[in-house]
Amino acid sequence: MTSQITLWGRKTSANVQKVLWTLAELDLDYVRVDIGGKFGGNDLPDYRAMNPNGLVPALRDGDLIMWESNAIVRYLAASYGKGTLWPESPVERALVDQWADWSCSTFQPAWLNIFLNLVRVPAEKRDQAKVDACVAATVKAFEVMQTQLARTPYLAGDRLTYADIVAGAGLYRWETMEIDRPALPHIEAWHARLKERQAFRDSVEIDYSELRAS
Ligand SMILES: N[C@@H](CCC(=O)N[C@@H](CS)C(=O)NCC(=O)O)C(=O)O
Repeated sequence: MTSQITLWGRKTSANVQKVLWTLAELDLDYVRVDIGGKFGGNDLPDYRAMNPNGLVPALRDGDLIMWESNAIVRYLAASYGKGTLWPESPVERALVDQWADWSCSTFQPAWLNIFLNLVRVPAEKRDQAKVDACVAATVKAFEVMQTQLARTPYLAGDRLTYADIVAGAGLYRWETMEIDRPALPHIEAWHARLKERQAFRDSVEIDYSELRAS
């Protein structure tokens, strides 16, 4: 166990939630500093020296300071989750990386753009055509996940890996946004499985009403 980990980022950020969920799954001690959103601070020079994007999360572990949520999750899994979140066999890990990278390039941009338009943008500025297109793109991505989840309980096989974390961090927002959702039985079963984990419930199933544009 390490006691040197510091995480910067507000708990309402889905990208921070991936890291919180990973830290909890790995039972790691850490300190979290509220940065971003209503807390601000992410534009200050000291923070930008750690994350030049001025975004959350950022993580320090010993001498390492890093940013980019999926890379942070991958680092924590590789360092502290060998054989669990991080399969050691390159063949097994290839599929974990495949799902994690696909989540970053295809799944997250789709659902995130719904969230930004429905929650972060005031109603009068909402781009409904974009919302509709992003709902369609998200459903298409879910259908890809369903082909796998019909065969295995988790994205890369029989147990939870870091791929489930980076993708599963979007499920609460998807389930709670004001949109028409088609039935996606294997996604719902996967979500129910994740909800059995305290680390998921504590990190991801978090009220985001403070993020709503007024
Ligand atoms: N690709 C980056 C995106 C980071 C990002 O967009 N973070 C958002 C929150 S989810 C942010 O910092 N927003 C500004 C703020 O919270 O003040 C990552 O995955 O870490």
